[in-house]
Amino acid sequence: PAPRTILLTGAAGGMGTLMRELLPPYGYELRLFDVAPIPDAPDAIIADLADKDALRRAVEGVDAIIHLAGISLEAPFEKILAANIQGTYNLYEAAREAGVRRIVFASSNHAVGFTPRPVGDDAPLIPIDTPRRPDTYYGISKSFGEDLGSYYWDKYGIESVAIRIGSCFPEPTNVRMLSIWMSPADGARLLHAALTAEGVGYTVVYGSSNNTRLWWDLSSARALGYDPQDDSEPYAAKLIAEHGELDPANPDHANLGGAFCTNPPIWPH
Ligand code: NAI
Ligand code: 15L
Repeated sequence: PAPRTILLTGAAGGMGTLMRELLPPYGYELRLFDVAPIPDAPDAIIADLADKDALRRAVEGVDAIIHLAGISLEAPFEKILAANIQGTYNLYEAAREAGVRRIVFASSNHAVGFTPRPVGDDAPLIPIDTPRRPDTYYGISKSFGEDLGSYYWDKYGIESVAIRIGSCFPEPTNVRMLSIWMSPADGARLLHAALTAEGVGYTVVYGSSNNTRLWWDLSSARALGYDPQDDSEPYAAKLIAEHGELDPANPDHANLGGAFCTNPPIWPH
């Protein structure tokens, strides 16, 4: 049967807020989880990923999990360790104990952030099996989350789709994002595909729209049934007029991870 009741962790965050609007029309009932309060959601479970009892309640009876919760930028290692590494482990363990069969994990382009970006029209797209080259402790935690999914599939038969998300925001706001933007509507399409595709086992995909300036190969995402409908190109002229084209000689522009490789944005909390 198609999954129906979905635990959405990180539901108070930027993507979580977007997905709370965009996923129910696909027929899902969302159970919300976040450490931050969620306005107008009295049934949400407000707890930290460190709280194993809260996680047990959260996973009880769900058909699948979308795991967005965690620190979404660079932070001191100890904070990344608690929220993203220990926290994701706690979630997988709760899922295993409760018999949840599938987890969709919000990985990130920063798991492969030190990979040189394609330069020029003929440069090959970055394949999904490119070696991981994390650009931050944050990127290392996403690399760990991917390995956790691989391990729980091989050891326990729990399926995972790890989505190396580019930039999922309402609009692209810089020139790098022209290549890696995932529109919120395409984000919902990809999550729906990851929840419903048959026999995913352990699958890793890049998460972006069908951008004219795309840097990576979307074929593993398309193999799940994902058919992106959006392209960042209508935003290109304005962003390039404002910021100029990417400069391969600028270290901030040299790699997939952009400035995370040089001067990463820091989690504010
Ligand atoms: P966000 O920072 O807006 O939301 C993350 C949410 O996780 C927040 O509401 C926060 O309260 C919650 N959270 C953090 N630590 C927690 C803990 N210990 N226990 C419970 N909840 C906790 O991030 P955003 O942009 O919504 O991203 C969602 C996920 O997707 C994150 O895992 C992020 O790393 C990943 N991602 C997002 C991208 C994007 O472009 N938005 C790009 C690549 C990956
Ligand atoms: C991420 O992994 C972050 O969570 C998001 O806030 C953006 O910075 C995105 O990557 C990006 O690379 O633009």
